[in-house]
Amino acid sequence: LYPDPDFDLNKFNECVAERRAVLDHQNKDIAEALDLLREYWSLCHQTVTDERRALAFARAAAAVKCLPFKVTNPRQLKGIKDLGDGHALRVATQIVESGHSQEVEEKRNDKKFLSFQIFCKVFGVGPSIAKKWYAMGLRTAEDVKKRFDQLDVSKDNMISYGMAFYDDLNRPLQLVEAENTYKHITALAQRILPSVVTSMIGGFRRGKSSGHDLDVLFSYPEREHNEHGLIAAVREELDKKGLVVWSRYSRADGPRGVEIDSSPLPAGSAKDHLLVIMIILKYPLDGHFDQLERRDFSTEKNLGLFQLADSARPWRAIRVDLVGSTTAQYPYAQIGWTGNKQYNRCLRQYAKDAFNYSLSSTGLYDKRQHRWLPAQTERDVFDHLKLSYREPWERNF
Ligand code: TTP
Ligand code: MN
Ligand code: MN
Ligand code: MN
Repeated sequence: LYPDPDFDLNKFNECVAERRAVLDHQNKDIAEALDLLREYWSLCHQTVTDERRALAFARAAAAVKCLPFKVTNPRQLKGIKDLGDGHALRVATQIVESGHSQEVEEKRNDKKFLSFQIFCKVFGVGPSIAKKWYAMGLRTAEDVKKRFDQLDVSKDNMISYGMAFYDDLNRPLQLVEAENTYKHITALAQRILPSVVTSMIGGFRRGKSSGHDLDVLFSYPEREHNEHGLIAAVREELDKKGLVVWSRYSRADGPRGVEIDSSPLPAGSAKDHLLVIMIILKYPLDGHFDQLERRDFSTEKNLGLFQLADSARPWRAIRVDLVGSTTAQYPYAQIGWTGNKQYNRCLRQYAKDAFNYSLSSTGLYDKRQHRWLPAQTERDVFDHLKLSYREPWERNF
């Protein structure tokens, strides 16, 4: 039945966290169809059942990406736990049999879905705002722009910037742009704290050649970071060079109630290892940060936000996430912020089901013994979970 004689369905079903999925997997058509339905239900959901549907399609798509062979016969899909025996299996079967699924094409071209996709591509906008905009009769990004001043989000700083720089922020960030920015930020951080350890995380670490943002993780000993407030200091340095368009502090793995726009760290919150700083940064169109830094940005200051976005400028806006972690948290932050999201879901569920552990980007907590499990490397984390190590590029669920 399977072209790969070593493929063992029972083993495949037994432990989802043991699977691997590379970007260049063998079942792109099926995965694309299932991912579209996932996106449809996660953007357009009305009920809790719809949200569960989105998760079920995410699991089904991940399973297909993990198959070590190209599915050529629908019987090869039978019995795969995460495909179930209903909706997802039906769609996958249609794709294998005819390369086409009527349902997927209808959803792909669904007018409401298309508007929701456009709205959710605005930085700061999710399904609930998209729903409101749609109900108000808005359909396109142009509609939003025209009526932006009347929208109740027009005072939301993040969404205003998201709208103004809509085109820039939706143009994929290329690996070379990400690398240049990463090098620039790392050099800055090392000047502030020479012992800092940094890594490029997120999609680029998983091997993607483009992405929607650059994710940078910083690690420092707890004592030193308390002295320096490192990622806040890095943000300050970038700002002094005139490179920051917008930024916001936000908690990782916690409530979002502490967001502060473009302001210094609140007094007393020295523990910025819990923090993420979301930034919109200027990326020099000629690739030379140093020349951009020397420029006088005073004329930009006199332009309105939308005017600035429309004007000819020697830079494009890009999204950067700075994530802070202490040395003790570092491997956990690496895993959590490398993702992808579905891989994280699966690891966390497995940790809970198999050991009653709670896994997050800040650590692994044993709820029976009431203790945190120490780790120095990502491999230690996999060892704690009694899982084979998976390279970042094998985590593309
Ligand atoms: P993202 O930057 O949102 O996604 P990505 O880097 O995987 O993909 P893209 O190329 O589109 O940028 O997040 C990076 C990883 O961090 C993501 O794979 C999972 C994790 N993550 C969380 O754990 N919690 C969060 O709130 C977010 C936003 C991401
Ligand atoms: Mn990313
Ligand atoms: Mn990110
Ligand atoms: Mn010091």
